[in-house]
Amino acid sequence: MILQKIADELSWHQKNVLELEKITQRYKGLSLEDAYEIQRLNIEKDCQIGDRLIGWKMGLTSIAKQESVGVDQPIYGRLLESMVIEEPILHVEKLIHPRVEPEIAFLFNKRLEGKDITEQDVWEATEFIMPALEVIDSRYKDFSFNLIDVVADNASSAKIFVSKKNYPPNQYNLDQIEVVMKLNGQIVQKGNGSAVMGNPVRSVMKLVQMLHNTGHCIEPGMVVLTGGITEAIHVQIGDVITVEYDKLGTLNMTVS
Ligand code: 0L1
Ligand code: MG
Repeated sequence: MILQKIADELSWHQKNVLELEKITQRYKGLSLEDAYEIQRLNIEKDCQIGDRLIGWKMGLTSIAKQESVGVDQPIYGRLLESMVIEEPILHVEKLIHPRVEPEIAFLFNKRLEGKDITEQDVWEATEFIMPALEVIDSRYKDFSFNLIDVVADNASSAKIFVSKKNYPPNQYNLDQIEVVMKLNGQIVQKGNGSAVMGNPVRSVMKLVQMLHNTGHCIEPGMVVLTGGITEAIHVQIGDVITVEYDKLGTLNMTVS
């Protein structure tokens, strides 16, 4: 009952584009399990009114990000069809304080499940990898939260822009992919794939293990965002974001 009430509160603020105070300030004793249940309740409600679960995202996959939030573990969130941006234009009127970060996305053509998942299992189930931009938008005031808050808020998920160009799996050293992010022509972030748990493929393995603990899995056709390669940057109307992904090409996005 209380979890549904908190889920409704978060959902109301998201839909009305209003930030809120951390839920852990007002609701004491919430567990991580409760937070994932709040996340699930809201996604299920969206799916009941026409949306669709298309995959998962991993968040807080770099040490830098974990330290900035004061946690020592990654988290996962749920991706909905309505989050996908088809054209490289980010409309921000329904977002509170969006930030953008470069990621590597995986598309799967086989089910992946179980706690004993291996790297080879992941590659065998991967149809393509793609460079991607994730737009995160915490519903919390000043992007300030702890582990429980952010999990309940679906790991700050907002929008996803994935390259139309696909790359075959297992032909690139993803830990060595150098990423350069520009904002209005100026370099603002640099990083490489090793920032994501040593290699983005490990992020997928970790996701499968975490999903196993909650009775979920990666289904064929699902996409997975593996985690930010650099810090996320604030964006505002008029900005142009360009991210070079080394051998995986370049993505551009305009904020309007
Ligand atoms: O995708 C991410 O790593 C973000 C997870 C949530 C933390 C944040 O909003 O910065
Ligand atoms: Mg992310």
